[in-house]
Amino acid sequence: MTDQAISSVTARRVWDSRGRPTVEVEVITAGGAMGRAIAPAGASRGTREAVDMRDGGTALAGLDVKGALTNVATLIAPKLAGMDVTDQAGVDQAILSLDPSPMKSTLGGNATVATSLAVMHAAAAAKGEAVWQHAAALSGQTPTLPLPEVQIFGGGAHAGQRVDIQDFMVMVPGAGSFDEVMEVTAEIYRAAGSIMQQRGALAGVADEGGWWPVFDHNEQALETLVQAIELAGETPGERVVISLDIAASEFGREGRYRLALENREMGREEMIGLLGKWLDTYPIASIEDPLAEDDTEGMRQFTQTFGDRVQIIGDDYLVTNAGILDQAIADQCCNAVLIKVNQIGTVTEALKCLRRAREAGYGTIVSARSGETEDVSISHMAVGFGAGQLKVGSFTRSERMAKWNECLRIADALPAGRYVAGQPLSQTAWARNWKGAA
Ligand code: 2PG
Ligand code: MG
Repeated sequence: MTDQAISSVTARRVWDSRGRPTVEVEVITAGGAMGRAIAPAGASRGTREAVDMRDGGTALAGLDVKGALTNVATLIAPKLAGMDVTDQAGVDQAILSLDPSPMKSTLGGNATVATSLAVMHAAAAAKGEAVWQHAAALSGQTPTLPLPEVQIFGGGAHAGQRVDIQDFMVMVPGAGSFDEVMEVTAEIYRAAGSIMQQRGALAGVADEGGWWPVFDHNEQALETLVQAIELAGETPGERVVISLDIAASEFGREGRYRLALENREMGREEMIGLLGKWLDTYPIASIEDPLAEDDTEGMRQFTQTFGDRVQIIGDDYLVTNAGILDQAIADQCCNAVLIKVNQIGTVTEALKCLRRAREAGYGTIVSARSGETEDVSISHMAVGFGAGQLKVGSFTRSERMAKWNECLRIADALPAGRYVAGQPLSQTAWARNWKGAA
């Protein structure tokens, strides 16, 4: 057995940011290198994404993960024993051979993703490298710091459907460094809080740490976000732009969209018209899941109409699945893809989707889930995969800040010049809603 051979794979139950059970896996090599990773969990999930194995029943609201832990111990661990930990593709293939189901329902996506990520960490440790360095070796990309997308107001499934739209975020493509992005974002977050307080509308935070959305209608959140950007001393559309995750699958089906907050039901065309009005009125440079996952026609129309001026991200629509992305490329839907490793279940499959996106000229955004932990794998993947953008949630709560702070550490370790202000947006034809774009 060489030093890089996997000698043990063990799983334990740990707890996520919503206080729900989740799967942590530790991988140890014969040489004593160790890697550890924790499965995150979504709330607004695509219907075609990998499924977590949950035990059901009444305890812990049916969300316990004992079955997934057993699968790691009895199925995955013996299969991976002796394999070269640096052979991520080989390891992931071995995991897939145990679970050929389309949505990882045999082993559980929570079991597969925690194992696959732990292998990536253990391989880096075995090579004496940082995880982002090893991730760059896997992807063949030049490690680059990502442009953050940071949530200021939560909504949708992350805020008890208090408003219909899920994420009201900012990006700072005009900043000169990652550190500067953090500083500008901190000021905007604070300004948004003080505006809510003045209005008597400060009511805590949503699942990802964004301010709780006490608004009379959805657009009021956008108006308030613009005010917050201004109160922070910025001109909206210059250094700072707005990014939205509509998460339309949460309130749209079969071409009909219902905004509960406004008691308004719309057809596809009206929904596209409403979003178009927002794109005309606010400096929105990026919009995610503008139409529902079952609305290919709507997504095509939206992309055709607005795809040359704004980044259109498929999340629930694409579920980090290279096959589904291929279909979307053929359908001319979206121009960017959200990369969530647990949507597909293994590092290798996520990387495949990211590569496919890059080949097609689509943008790539590595993303956290709404249920997160101290695990910082995605910071390393965003850098090592050269994804260009990173979405983590807000600017509070340590499961979010851990990821931003890890990027600051990586920034110090990277050679100078690996953060190019606004590059992910300005190098593309889309996102012309940002004044700084070429
Ligand atoms: C999303 C994510 C993160 P969830 O929709 O992009 O904001 O949410 O993890 O609940 O799917
Ligand atoms: Mg989303």
